[in-house]
Amino acid sequence: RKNQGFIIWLTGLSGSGKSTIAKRLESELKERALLVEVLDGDIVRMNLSKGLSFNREDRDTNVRRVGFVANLLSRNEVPVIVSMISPYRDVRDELKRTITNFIEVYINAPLEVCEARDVKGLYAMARAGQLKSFTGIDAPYEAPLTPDIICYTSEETIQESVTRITAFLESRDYI
Ligand code: GGZ
Repeated sequence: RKNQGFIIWLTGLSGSGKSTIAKRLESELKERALLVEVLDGDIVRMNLSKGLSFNREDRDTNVRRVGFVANLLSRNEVPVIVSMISPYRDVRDELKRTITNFIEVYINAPLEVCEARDVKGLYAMARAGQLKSFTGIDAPYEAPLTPDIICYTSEETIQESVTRITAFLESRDYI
């Protein structure tokens, strides 16, 4: 099974820690001499998904596009780490059903914690009504019901979350 592609799909609220975990996991896999590609929502939205809005239809389009590209890479044995809010369960489940070696990781931090971090000040803007359809404020986040892994980033360190993911990959003989 080694040298097999896989997709680590990180889903969770803005500010839950997805991008940080993605970067740390990328370094750890590279240290093990593995190829890896990271697809991060805010970067994807500047190119592959440029012009898409944050309404449900466009978010679903965004998620499907990234799922498509992630599948192209992983089926050619390139491990992929995806970091996207991907708030809608239906489209995530669609990818889970249709893509092999798709590993759903729920980055679970309470909204209050994400909002208190507010790294980019987006929650404040959303609360002030200056940013519409913001996930967790006036747009939904549908938590995974049966994720493969859950990382409680308000209760554990980034390193603990990353180790939980690498342990899963080892246990399934992906790495
Ligand atoms: C949610 C938004 C929004 C709205 C801008 N809702 O935490 P960030 O800032 O750096 O990353 C978020 C990113 C979300 O893009 P995704 O492609 O991951 O979302 S989705 O999967 O739902 O398509 C956030 C920023 O864009 N951002 N406006 N209204 N996040």
